[in-house]
Amino acid sequence: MKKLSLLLALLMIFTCCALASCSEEETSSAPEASSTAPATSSEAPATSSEAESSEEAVESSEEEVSTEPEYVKNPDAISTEGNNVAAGKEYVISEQFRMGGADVGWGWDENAAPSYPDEGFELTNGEIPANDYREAGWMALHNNTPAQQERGYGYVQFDLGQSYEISQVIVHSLKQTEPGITCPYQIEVLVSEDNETWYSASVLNITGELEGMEDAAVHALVSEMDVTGRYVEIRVTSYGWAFMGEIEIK
Ligand SMILES: [Ca+2]
Ligand SMILES: [Ca+2]
Repeated sequence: MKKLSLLLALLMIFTCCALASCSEEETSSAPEASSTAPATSSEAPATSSEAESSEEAVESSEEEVSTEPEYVKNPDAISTEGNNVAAGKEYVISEQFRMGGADVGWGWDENAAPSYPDEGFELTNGEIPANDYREAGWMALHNNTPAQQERGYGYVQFDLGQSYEISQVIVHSLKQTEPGITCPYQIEVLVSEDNETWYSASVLNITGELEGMEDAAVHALVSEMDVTGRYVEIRVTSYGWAFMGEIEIK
């Protein structure tokens, strides 16, 4: 019996060893399988680099065929110093250039562009459009509208909701000579506490500087003052177009 149990024990040990070596083979075969993974993954970068290069090819071909002029947003054009009490506020604008110009008595529409009108918040949404007049974020007053010709200026009126001490009014305006757009040559700021009695707080004359100002660029036209008021009217006088993208009151 002892011999038989010893034999059985030896048999079990042998079987265990055989199984172990078999599983070792399986385990050792695993690195072989996984060793194909790097090969596959080494193909992956090749594929992605192919994709990148094809993307580049698409981009470069887009650049080649693009006829659009280069223009950029002007994040630096908006001042971040001080509290802009006009931010997000509603406003009233004088008659402006709209699609067709029918509402201001013009009889033509072929030169109108959908980007010129104001969506009702473009002057206080905190965004400066890019330096191209086709950007939708611009609104435009034009001094050829009959009422503006008679009055001599276009205007933007704010009700700030309460009285504020005001030291600056900043008009962000576009100069782009080729389509005939210059910055306004005069900006007058009027202030009122009751929306009845108004007084002039500042007159900014830019006439002599217009020619030397950078072209195809957005300019921050700053009027300085030291006043208090709830209502603010900004009168804009231009040779033609007055493109405005944002107004700050501080
Ligand atoms: Ca804006
Ligand atoms: Ca617009």
